[in-house]
Amino acid sequence: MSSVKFIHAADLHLDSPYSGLKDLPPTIVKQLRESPFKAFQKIINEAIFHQVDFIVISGDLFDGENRSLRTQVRFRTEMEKLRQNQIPAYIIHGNHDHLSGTWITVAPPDNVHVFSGQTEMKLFERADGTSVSLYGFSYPRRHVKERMIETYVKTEGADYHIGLLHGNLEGNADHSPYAPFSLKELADRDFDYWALGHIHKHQIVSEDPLVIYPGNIQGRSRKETGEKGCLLIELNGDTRRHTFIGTSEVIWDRETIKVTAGGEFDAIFKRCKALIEQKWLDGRNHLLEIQLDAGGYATEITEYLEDLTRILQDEVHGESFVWVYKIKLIEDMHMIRSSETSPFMAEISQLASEFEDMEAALAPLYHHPIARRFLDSMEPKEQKALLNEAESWLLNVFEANK
Ligand SMILES: [Mn+2]
Repeated sequence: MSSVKFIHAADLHLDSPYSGLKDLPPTIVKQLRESPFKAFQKIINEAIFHQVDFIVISGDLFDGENRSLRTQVRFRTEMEKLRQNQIPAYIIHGNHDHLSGTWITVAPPDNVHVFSGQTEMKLFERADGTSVSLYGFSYPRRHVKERMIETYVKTEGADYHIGLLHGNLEGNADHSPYAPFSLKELADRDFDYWALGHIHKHQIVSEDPLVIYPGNIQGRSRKETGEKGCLLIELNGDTRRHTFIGTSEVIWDRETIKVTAGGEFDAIFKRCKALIEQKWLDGRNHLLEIQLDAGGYATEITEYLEDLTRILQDEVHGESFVWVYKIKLIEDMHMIRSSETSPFMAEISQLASEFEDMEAALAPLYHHPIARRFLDSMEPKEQKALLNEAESWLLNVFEANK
C-alpha cells in the first residue's frame, strides 16, 4: 500500500455579499468581494503544485442557496484546471448551499464528484492500484438536525477511508447544531481521516483518529480574525501528516494597545503607527481593529478618537494595505462607574449590569427580513461586549455634555 496525498478545504462561501462595509474605501470593498475567489485559486494552485491525488471540499462552497451563475462558471473554470492536471474533486454541499435551492445548472467537468442527498461511498483508484473510499452526503435541505453520522458505514476493501461531514461537533454550543456527532462516534467508524466542515475557525479536533475542521478559506467579517486556509493531508499506512496552508487574501486582525501614559494623542499615535508598520512587513493585506485598553483615560481619548482613525488611514500606501477600520476603547467599567456622581448615570450602569434579555433586545434586528440574512448568531460573550460598549458610549455622551 503506498501513500496518498490530498487537499481538504471547507466553507468557501465563494459568493459572500460582504455587505455592511460602507465605511471602507471602495477599492478595499472590491478586494474583499473578490477575496474568497482569490483564496480558492490559491488552493487550486497548491493542489497542482503538490501534485495531490485529489481534493475534498466539505460543504458551503456557495454562500447562498441560489448559486449565482457567475460564481458557478468561475468555480467550473477552477475545476477544469484540476482536470487538466488529472486531479479529481470530491464535494459535499452544506447548510448554505443545500440541494433545495433554485439555480441554473452549470455542469461541472467529469473530474468533479458531488455526493447526493443520501450518504454514499465513492471510490478513488489510482493507476498503481492504491484505493480510497470516500463517504459523505450533501444537505438535501437547509436544516439537517438528524445524527447523520449513523449513516456512515465502512465498506471493507479500500486502502484508506475518508469521511466528509458538514456538521457540528457536540459540546460546541456557539454554532447551529446541524448533523451533530461526537468524537467517539467518529472514532468508532475507524476511518483514516475525517474531513469536517461548518465551523469557520480552524481546529484540529483530534490527532488519533485524525479529525480536522480547516475553517473557512477567507475571513468574512471582524469576527473571523487571523490567517485562514486549507489542509494538505498525507496518509501513509498508519502514518498521517497534516500541514496548514494559509490562503487569506485579506486578513482581519485585532490588536490591543495598553495605554500606560496619560492618554496624550502623540504617544498613542506613535504606538498605533508602530503597530501598522509591523503588520505591514509581511506584505499581506490587513484590516486592522485597534483596541485601546484605556484604563481611566478614556474621556480624553474620546475627544480625538475619530481624528486618530482618519489620520492612521492616511498612512496607507503601497501594493498591500494595512487599513485601520476601527479603533475601539476598552474601558475599565469599574473605574467609570465609581466616578459617577449623578443618579441618572448610576441608573444607566445599574440597568446595564442587570440587563439580561439581550435576545429580546436584538430580536427586531434578527427578525428583520433583509438584515437577518446578513447576521451571524451572537455568542454570549459578544452580547456582553456589545452591552458594555453601549453602556460606556452612553456614559461618555452624558459625561461630555454635562
Ligand atoms: Mn459555512
